[in-house]
Amino acid sequence: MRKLLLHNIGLLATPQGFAARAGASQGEILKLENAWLMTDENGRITEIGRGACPETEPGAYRVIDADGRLVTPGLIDAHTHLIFGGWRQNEFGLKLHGATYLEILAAGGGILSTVRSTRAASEEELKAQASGALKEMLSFGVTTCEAKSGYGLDRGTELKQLRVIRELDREWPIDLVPTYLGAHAVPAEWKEDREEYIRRLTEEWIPEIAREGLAEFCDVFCEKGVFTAEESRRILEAGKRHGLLPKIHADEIEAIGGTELTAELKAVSAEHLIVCRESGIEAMAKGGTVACLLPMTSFYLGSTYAPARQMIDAGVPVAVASDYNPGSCPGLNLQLAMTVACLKYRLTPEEMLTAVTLNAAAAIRRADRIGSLEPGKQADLVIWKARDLDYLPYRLGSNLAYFVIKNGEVVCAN
Ligand code: IZC
Ligand code: ZN
Repeated sequence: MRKLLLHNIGLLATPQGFAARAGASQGEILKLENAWLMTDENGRITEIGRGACPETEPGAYRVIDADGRLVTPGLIDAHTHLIFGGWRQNEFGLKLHGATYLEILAAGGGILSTVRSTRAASEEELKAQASGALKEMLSFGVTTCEAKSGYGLDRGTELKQLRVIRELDREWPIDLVPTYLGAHAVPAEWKEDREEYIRRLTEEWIPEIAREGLAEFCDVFCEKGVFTAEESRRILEAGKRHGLLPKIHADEIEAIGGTELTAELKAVSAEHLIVCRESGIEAMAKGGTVACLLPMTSFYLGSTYAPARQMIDAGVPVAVASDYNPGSCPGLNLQLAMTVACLKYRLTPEEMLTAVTLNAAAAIRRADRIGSLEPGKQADLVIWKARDLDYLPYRLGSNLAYFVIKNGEVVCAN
């Protein structure tokens, strides 16, 4: 692979460091005007500078002129339910007539309806549908994406979902990070014996998935009517015993103690946190947990927004992700999430940039490799149709990504 020299960058904006940024440092962004960036032949950043770029041997570098534009790290979507069969537009109508998310789920719809269509779908069908989403994500500037299982809820279909994630990771420039979410709901066939479902999950399926190297993380939907905090603890502890790092969906609709588990579990991330309490924020601060917030889900559910400012004040690093899924957020435009995060969480554009890059990388344990532009990191970056950082969240809903570069190679041009 040829080395890359990206020059004539109007503004290079990036958080810095190899770990999540919390508190005031979440808003500290390096801004270099008139900058350049160089990589080695492995697509790793070797040097960044300002002013005239260094003389290079003719032909040794692939040279790209950024035309005075804004350049940031590639966006990282740290929370998606990428693999699913079918859609749930029928629930959109039900919702508009007043049915709530948990009512639809309790009546056998919601997640359970996607479980039926995911079980019925072939591996090829799941791949084709997710490929469409990845193509769109890439065009929006996403260079790494977490992807959860959780629409199989039986051994075979969960394995099918995780295999599809692995194959798509090989086929697409976007790096995919797999999470096992067998505890997304109790499936219909185990409704009368949830204990046996949890036993299989913790004693059979987690060990098998870990052994096969099919997931890095274990996640649980800790919610009223889904999994209790006590069940969530058991499941995440089982994951840990087998090397799957803990993540938790908590405080999305009701606060039932999920976020409070993060301290003792040392959870890598807690997600949603819409109705998170003081005690949850304290636990995350103690656990070194990243708060992964999903503003488009609040928008789509018509609910309130997570107390992001309180989290930042308490020293909890905040990440922002899409939550792409067929129910509570059938959208993957992370740039739109960036706008909503600024408006509704009152993040500054600088805090927001850290939330979708370095802190998102930390939420999937990759802050050592990606999430910022500095020597040693992968050259995953976006050249924007923008000249300054404020412009990104300011524009509502348009795709402002111009060139998307992954590992030093152009993978998308809009
Ligand atoms: O399919 O409804 N919240 N899981 C937890 C979801 C939303 C996805 C879904
Ligand atoms: Zn989710």
